[in-house]
Amino acid sequence: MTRLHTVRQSVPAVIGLAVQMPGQPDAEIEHSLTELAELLKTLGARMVGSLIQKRSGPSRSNYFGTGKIEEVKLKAEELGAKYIAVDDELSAMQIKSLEAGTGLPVKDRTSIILDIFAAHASTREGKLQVELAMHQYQLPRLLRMWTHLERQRGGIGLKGPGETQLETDRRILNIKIKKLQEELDRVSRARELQGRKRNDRFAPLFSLVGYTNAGKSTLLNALSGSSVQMCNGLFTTLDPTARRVELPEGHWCIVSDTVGFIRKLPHGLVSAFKATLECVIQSEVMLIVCDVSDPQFREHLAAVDEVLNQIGASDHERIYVFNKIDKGISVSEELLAAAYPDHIMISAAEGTNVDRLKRMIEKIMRRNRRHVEIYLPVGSPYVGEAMTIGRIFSQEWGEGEVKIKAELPVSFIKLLTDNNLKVEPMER
Ligand SMILES: Nc1nc2c(ncn2[C@@H]2O[C@H](COP(=O)(O)OP(=O)(O)OP(=O)(O)O)[C@@H](O)[C@H]2O)c(=O)[nH]1
Ligand SMILES: [Mg+2]
Repeated sequence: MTRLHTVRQSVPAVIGLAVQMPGQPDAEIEHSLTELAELLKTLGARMVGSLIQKRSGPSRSNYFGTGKIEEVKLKAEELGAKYIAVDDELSAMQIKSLEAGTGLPVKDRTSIILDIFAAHASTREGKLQVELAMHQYQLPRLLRMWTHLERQRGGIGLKGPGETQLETDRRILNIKIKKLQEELDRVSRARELQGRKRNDRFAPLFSLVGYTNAGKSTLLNALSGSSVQMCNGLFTTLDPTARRVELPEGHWCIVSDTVGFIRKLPHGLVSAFKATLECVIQSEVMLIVCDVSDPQFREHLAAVDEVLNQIGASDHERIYVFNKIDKGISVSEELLAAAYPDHIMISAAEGTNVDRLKRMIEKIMRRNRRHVEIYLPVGSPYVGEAMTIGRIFSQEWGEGEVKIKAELPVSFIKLLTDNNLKVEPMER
């Protein structure tokens, strides 16, 4: 008889720690710990308990006060925790003394996020970005890591004259970082060039931006009728995905999905992901997707703003797309309308108001486009480009010249006039 064995994978139990600073509401700290539990779940671990200490700030040497560390140790033993997760970014010293005090490995929020990114990165560029951010995270923490590096090194990276072990390690890591940066630049440039080749230099681009799990990929699928991976976990999408979206009045545009943001997103990750976030800056308008059924949505929007500041997109035009209204909204719509005049309420999962959003996009596109008659030499590369990106009303092929009546992006019209090509307002 054949027996089927169910192999139960052991899910490591973890204790979460957070410091609550004066004036910080209980709800905020609890939500942040719930989010830490979600992050751990995405990594395949389970947060079985948590401890919060009220302090003016994390202790520089131990994170928690020494007395409280004893409590952490007892609780970890009681709950069978395999490691400790701290809801902040820690220094090498804090990690070392927490590990010594509790006898358990310690991971901070940054390294947990980095691990998730590492597990989800699928393209060469994504992998390089994560690797770069991980090395940048390690650099100031080398004190703790050097024995590990020593083992890895083998024959290379010989100590320079008068260098301490730490200096040697730092030098090696700095060289690796520089190499990764160079390679990343190369890969990102190649992607950009490929994009250009696809003739979408002037294609109308809209970007989906927002907190992780807000429903960006679900919305991209609803808009384009395609199937981008979506999942109820954090950071499902790491690599920029773009889809063509057909609009009700005959226009089309490209909508790009981007990596989700989160509170305390490691700074190194934001800078490493700058190239893939370029599409946000290049887009006509950012569609800020927000799960408005989540009572924490304002904090999520604040975290999104923070990242947008870091990538220099804070002044970019935006529409707030309040998603998941099928789950109910946590504030009144009047309040939302007052605070966010350019907004729309949708359910990406159920398709509610997705057509309205398309019409909003089309309205913006019309604003940035003109009806013109252009005269191009036959064989000019601009003919093909105009056909691809414009809404064409008519074309007349004459001797050596083609006259096209079309609706074209202002940026494309400028390119034509800069090249002394004839452009006239369209007679209707
Ligand atoms: N009830 C409800 N669930 C939704 C809606 N939109 C998305 N979801 C769910 O929310 C979860 C996250 O959706 P995704 O589209 O993967 O979110 P995302 O913003 O792309 O997330 P990341 O790529 O991880 O940043 C999935 O389980 C979706 O099914 C909605 O309108 N209503
Ligand atoms: Mg996604």
